Amino acid sequence: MTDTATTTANLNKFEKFKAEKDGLAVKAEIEKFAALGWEAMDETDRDHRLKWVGVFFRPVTPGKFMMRMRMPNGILTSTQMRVLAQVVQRYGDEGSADITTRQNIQLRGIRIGDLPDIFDRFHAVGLTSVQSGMDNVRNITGDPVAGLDADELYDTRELVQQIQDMLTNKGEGNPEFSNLPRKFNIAIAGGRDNSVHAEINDLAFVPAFKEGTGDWGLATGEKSSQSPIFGFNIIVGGFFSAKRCQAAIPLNAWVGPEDVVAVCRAVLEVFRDNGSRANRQKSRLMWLIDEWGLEKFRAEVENRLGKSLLPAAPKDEIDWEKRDHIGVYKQKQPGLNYVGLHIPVGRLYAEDMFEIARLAEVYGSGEIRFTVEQNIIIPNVAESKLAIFLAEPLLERFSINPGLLTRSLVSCTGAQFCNFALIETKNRALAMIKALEEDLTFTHPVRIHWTGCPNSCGQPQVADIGLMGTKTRKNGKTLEGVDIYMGGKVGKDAHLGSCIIKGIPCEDLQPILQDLLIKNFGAKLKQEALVVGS
Ligand code: SRM
Ligand code: SF4
Repeated sequence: MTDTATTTANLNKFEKFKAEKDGLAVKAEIEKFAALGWEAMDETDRDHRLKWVGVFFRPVTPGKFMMRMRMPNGILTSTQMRVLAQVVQRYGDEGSADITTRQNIQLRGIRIGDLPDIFDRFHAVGLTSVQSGMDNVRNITGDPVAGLDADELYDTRELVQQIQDMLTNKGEGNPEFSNLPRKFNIAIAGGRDNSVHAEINDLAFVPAFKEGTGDWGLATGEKSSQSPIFGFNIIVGGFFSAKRCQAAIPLNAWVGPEDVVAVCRAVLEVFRDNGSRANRQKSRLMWLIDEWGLEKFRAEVENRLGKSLLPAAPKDEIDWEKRDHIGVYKQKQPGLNYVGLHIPVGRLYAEDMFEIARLAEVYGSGEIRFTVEQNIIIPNVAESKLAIFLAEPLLERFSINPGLLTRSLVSCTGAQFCNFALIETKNRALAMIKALEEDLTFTHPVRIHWTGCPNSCGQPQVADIGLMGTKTRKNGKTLEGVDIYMGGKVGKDAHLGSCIIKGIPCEDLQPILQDLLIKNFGAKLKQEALVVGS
């Protein structure tokens, strides 16, 4: 235990209820809860422990729960998508789904009485929602074009799956890692463009070559050749919270792919056994690193790993601008393409999901992928089928060529379903982008991210323009407003943006955004463009 952590007396209230009964224990009680109904359930089970199986009580819509899945590397099959569609379909207008900023999907409208049947359906097709909320490791992100991209350095799919299997006991639930001091995010980048936002994860693996000097293979102990060896530099401690936002820092360690799972286990064990369980605002991994210093933290990880870590490679391989994958792209497999569809603010309804499953089967191989920009990729579309695929009616709404602001729009859930929200986000974000695109022309995409509160699920700090919900005052009235962030850089040389203007009422936002877009991103008023061009 650390100095600040943690005697039973100063455990925070979350730690106390976890100590009384482990979150995963609810897995065995689903039938009982279903029979009881949400109103009669123990409140701590309902509001908190159910999150250990991915079921979130929504105070905004009591009785209509959200389910957060796990989608390792953001990949699912058309069969799995159809099951997810069936689940939300039964709730009619109240059923929907959202692709999340962690390459994942959440289902809405879920009734507790249906959970036994839903879990059976998930099980039958290899889906799991286990350990996706509260003090667990979130969905593990990997390169969205892993295995497709001719320029990739490493296909992240297998490693991401192995880490998930280790953490969740192949989706059944793993009490070894179900009581962390706080949430924990892991990402593996496999390409040159950092498509996972490595820097905002508690633990991330970034491609890097080590010069071969003869004694690398940690796991095998084998001598290597002199040629550079592929592996990952490790970065740690990245996180956003209402209290503090911090990019990950280098651990000064490099691992070969064969040691990535063991390193995840070691880091998580160190965090689990030493992270603060007193103050929940200071429980994320970076606080422990601050307290110990990086050297001690690294040494503790090595202790758990049972061997020394090699120093980081002098440079990593992230040297591209970040791609958004929207549009049609050739795969490394000759004659095949992957097609990125823009899903406005990630929102899907049952009929969309059935249709996406059908398109993936008819035109691709049945595989569907999610991106951290809340969009979808359908891989393995043969050249010969491309034209007819692109003429499908669904692509009028889920475009391969959206407007340059629409294209990069990201939004968290906001007030429609989230009780932390200070503002409505998704609908407002769409309306604002539409209005701005009506008035302005653009030469390149501008990444606008909306987030409904300082928890920053919509990652405003990585955006060109980030909008964080707040309450603000105008003419003696309290209004929904935003703090504006700028300067977020993704891909190569990624760094976080910062707040430049505070407390703008949403009703006054459009001209301010217009001004920022013109002054900083080369946007032009359509009227002006007409005059210049005439
Ligand atoms: Fe988040 C809590 C939604 C990505 C930081 N987040 C929540 C809750 C569960 C709060 C709640 O119970 O209502 C939100 C559920 C609302 C709902 O009904 O959908 C919620 N977070 C989301 C999602 C769905 C936003 C989205 O629209 O995509 C994302 C789900 C990811 C997933 O699939 O697991 C989501 N959340 C993030 C990210 C972004 C990321 O991981 O890249 C962050 C910032 C990065 C980080 O965690 O370091 C993030 N969420 C938070 C926090 C602040 C954590 C902290 O240390 O203080 C909270 C609040 C908390 O944990 O106490 C939170
Ligand atoms: Fe909810 Fe706030 Fe996260 Fe948006 S940023 S989903 S409002 S907790």
